[in-house]
Amino acid sequence: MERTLILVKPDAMQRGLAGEILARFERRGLRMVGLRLLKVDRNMAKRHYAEHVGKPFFEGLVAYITSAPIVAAVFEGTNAVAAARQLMGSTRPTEAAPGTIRADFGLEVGRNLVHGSDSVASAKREIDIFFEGQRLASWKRDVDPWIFE
Ligand code: DAT
Ligand code: MG
Repeated sequence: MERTLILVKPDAMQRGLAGEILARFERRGLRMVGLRLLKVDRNMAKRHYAEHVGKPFFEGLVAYITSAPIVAAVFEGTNAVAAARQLMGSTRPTEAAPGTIRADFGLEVGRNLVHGSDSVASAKREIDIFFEGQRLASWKRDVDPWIFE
């Protein structure tokens, strides 16, 4: 079973889309094992977006991600990383496939509503940042045999 870190970003929070966005991952069959509401500070933003430090859009990215509370969630399931990225759509909302979160709700790359880990290794690193020292839920749902073979 893979795990992935999902963030409902500040624009989605301001627009009241947290429930809608989390619901899409739930409906896909992914199992929620972690959930937090928090405000990201500059340090945390730099850790999370370490690969983008120094890029021209970095300061704007930090200002955006620290501008309002976010929801951080961990979802678990078969191929959770790829499944979540597929639900989110491409980084640029106008290049994302219709039916994805970014295409359905967004227009601009700097307001793309949602984050999802891009690999299993990134997921582990990012879960450690957002759920540091916290135990994730370990549980099975009655429906799991109808989702996981
Ligand atoms: P993703 O969020 O799809 O994993 P990423 O890791 O390449 O994309 O970039 C992280 C975030 O940074 C992305 O969600 C939006 C922002 N970003 C990326 N490239 C950008 C660009 N060229 N201009 C402005 N913002 C950008
Ligand atoms: Mg990324």
